[in-house]
Amino acid sequence: MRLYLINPYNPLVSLANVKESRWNHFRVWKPLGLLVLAGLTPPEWDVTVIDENLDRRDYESMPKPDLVGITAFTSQAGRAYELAEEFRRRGVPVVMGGIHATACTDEALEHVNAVVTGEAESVWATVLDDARQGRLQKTYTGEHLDLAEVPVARHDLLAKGYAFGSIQTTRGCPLNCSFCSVSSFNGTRYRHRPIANVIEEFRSIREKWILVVDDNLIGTTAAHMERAKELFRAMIQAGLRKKWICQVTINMADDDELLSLAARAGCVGAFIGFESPTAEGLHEVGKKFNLLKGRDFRTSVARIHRHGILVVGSFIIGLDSDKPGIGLQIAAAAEQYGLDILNALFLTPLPGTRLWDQMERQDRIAANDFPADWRYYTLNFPTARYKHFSWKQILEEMNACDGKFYSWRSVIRRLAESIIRRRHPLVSLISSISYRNNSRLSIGSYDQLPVLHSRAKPPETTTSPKTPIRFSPRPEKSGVV
Ligand code: B12
Ligand code: SF4
Repeated sequence: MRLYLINPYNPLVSLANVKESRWNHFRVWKPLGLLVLAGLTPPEWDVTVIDENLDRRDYESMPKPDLVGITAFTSQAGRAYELAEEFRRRGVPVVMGGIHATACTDEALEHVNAVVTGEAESVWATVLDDARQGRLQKTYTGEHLDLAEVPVARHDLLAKGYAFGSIQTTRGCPLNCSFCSVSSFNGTRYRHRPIANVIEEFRSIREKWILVVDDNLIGTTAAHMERAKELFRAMIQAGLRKKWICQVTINMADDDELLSLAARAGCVGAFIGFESPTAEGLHEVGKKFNLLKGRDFRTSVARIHRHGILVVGSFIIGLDSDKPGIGLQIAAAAEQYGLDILNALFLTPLPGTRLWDQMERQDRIAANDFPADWRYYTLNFPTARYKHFSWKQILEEMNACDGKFYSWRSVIRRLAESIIRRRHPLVSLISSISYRNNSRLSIGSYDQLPVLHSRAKPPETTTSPKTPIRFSPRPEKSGVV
């Protein structure tokens, strides 16, 4: 039995872009979900994993598979459906899973034979069995299992050519921020894989540089942080010699032992969601966690820096509490906190989030010709109607923000500091140039949105948007902070 697992072409990263600029090489990341799925697949299936962002294929010339599995972030949905229709025309059944198919199951079912919602571990064997017997059900509901059930991902199945390998050690996030899909998809309970499995998987990854994809590698409680320390100790003991970057919350700064172990285990950079430079903004997105203990972000970032770990900070532009000037305000905050890299994104109502529900209720979802408009849901385009900004204004805010933080003068100043402090100067420089280049690419692409631009009117002058699809109910809704 032959199975193709496909990560569809993504408008944000692509082979074409990689060829256009070598900095884009750092934007193509492994579709880890498909590698986990391959790990769950019994040996009688011959599995091929295809990542269209690195490797476009001529499917007609390939052997006909017995089943195709497609994953998709929301921005990839259009291409996912195109692929599904292509294979179904050839008589091949198609099953779709991942974050978009889970949030928009009814929409996906218009294009594929079956949808797996949520995590696949509890249902994938049944899906394969049903496919073999020609009796695929329309939907399969994945549960939040104990993570001992997560197999070692099949890293051997993807070609070389990625800058980073990837691995997952925990799932779930208790914080449930309004704009984020993680708590509704993976649950609010923090679950972690057995440390021995994680070490075994680290060893099977060929790349020296690794993205630890956990939404929060260290968690939010003392027990979570203890487990993180145990993992770092095991990594040190195993002598892995990998360099890795991770996502964490700012509480990483509060524990010197944790920081020291992380650095010794190979941590080079930490991606932290600061989200907003204002208290109103943090309340608005539900990230009150960042306000706890009257935290001084500059001191926290300095503590992380002391261990040679770079800090990437993410901020959102377009909150209802944001006023004109927010772009420069964010750039100034990022400089004041001492961040090495700034990742500013537009407030985007992703399906399945509390923000989506709110904006839909308020008729504020402007890019709403689905599925075509899903390609704009990369967080790099304005897709909603913003309270204090027209689209022209919000694009100007973004340009002002990136223009200030990524001016050559600022990049060189940060580079000089990372050389003096011996904080991975080369990584700092490559990341800065890559982000600088990305923001210039984004600015260039704004002009390609004439249709969307015509919808970019302030709320009071717009007509009601159409909402042609029904979304699946979300399993968990309540905030926990
Ligand atoms: C790693 C990661 C990235 C990486 C790598 C992405 C990649 N190529 O996989 C990077 C940093 C590049 C990235 C970028 C972005 N990301 Co991201 N990312 C993640 C993150 C943290 C982990 C994904 C992961 O690897 N999980 C581990 C694997 C094992 O889990 P999984 O993919 O969910 O797969 C399981 C199931 O979903 C299922 N499954 C998945 N596919 C399939 C297919 C079939 C057939 C079946 C049966 C089952 C199945 O089975 C798997 C095992 O249970 C998630 C958050 C999260 N927890 O999921 C956000 C997340 C996926 N990202 C998100 C976003 C918004 C983005 C960006 C648009 C943001 C930005 N502009 O920076 C970009 C755009 C990327 C793009 N390609 O469009 C959103 C997506 C929401 C949405 N509706 O699309 C998420 C959910 C986070 C959030 N804040 O809500 N991301
Ligand atoms: S802290 Fe917020 S943004 Fe980060 S994963 Fe958890 S819910 Fe999502």
